[in-house]
Amino acid sequence: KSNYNGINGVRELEQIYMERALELAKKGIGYTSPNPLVGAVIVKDGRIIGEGYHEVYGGPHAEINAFNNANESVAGATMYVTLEPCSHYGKTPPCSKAIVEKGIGKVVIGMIDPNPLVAGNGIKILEDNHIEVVTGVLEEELKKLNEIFIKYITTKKPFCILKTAMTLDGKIATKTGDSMWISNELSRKYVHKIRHQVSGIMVGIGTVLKDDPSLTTRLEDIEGKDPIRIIVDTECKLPLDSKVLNLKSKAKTIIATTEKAADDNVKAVQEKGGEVIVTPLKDGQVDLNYLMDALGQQGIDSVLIEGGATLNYSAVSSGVVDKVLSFIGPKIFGGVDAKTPVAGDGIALVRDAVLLKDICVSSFGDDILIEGYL
Ligand code: AOF
Ligand code: ZN
Repeated sequence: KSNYNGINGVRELEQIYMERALELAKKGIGYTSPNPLVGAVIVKDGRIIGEGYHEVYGGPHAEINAFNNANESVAGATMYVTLEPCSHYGKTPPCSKAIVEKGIGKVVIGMIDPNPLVAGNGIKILEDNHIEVVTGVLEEELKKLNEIFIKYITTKKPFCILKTAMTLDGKIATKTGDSMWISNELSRKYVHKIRHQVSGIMVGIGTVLKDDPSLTTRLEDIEGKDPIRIIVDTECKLPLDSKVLNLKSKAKTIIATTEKAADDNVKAVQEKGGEVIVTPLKDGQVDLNYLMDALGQQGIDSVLIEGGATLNYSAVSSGVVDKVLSFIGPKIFGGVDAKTPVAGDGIALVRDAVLLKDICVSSFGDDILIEGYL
């Protein structure tokens, strides 16, 4: 629900300040999970007098940082904030109360807080205290920015992104299994940015056996945060010398397995520091819905699935995937036996296809990226 219907000039100005708040919010990417990305700008007499954003999980909220950075009295000023100010006593006292106490005259809000603890209560506190409230400015962009937070706070399940990279003829490797590289350097850099954003990265045991990936984040400009590595491994056959068990990272490695695993194998990976989650069997494999619930309970708000084809099919067909990123490199491999991004059993009829919506197409050099939601 939005009461946003500002007229011409006012509307444009509100959007400009909210764009600044959005820009600030983005600075928190990678560090606020499972909390939202939030930015705030305080404006008085047509000048920005304070700015802030939510910098780190557990730290002060954006609004408070904006107050602390203000270089003059904020009484009577307007605050632009990307997310409805909170109304609850969490790690910090409620921001809406602070806004009232500081004498802010008007609050322009991007989106309502989907957190059931807040969800409109912050606005109510402001309005009850005679502060003018406008909502819904840049709402669509802000909902996209916080798509992980929205899913996680309302379902306690991680927002799941399936990433694939294939050739123009739909292959993820040649017939001999050679796959480095399908997508170009720009595309791969972008994927590392996403690794920095998400809490977990998931691959199947087949990918570990074939590629021995490190699953860490490698960025040039910033250090980057490693996601928790999650290996889906029905029989717990993860080699003890694999990089995911040996390569140093602040993030732990979780092995998701089933009753099919030999006790000795489970013990061995645990001794190497791996954390084991045993799920019920689903079609003879790890139950991904159960696994996602278990990950959500650990505070993991987002998971990037990076294959291979068997895990990708299980993920798509079990309904855990929220978003797909499909990179296409302009190369042709051919080969009946060359693998494709999604294998498994497959469906019989076109009408049963998994459909994507809200498609967005972009390019990275000569590569194409197709994004869509399930
Ligand atoms: C943030 N940063 O800038 C705003 C948030 O864990 P707590 O106690 O810090 O509270 C987190 C909740 O506060 C979060 O789920 C959201 O509903 C609200 N607003 N949170 O982490 C912020 N404005
Ligand atoms: Zn707050």
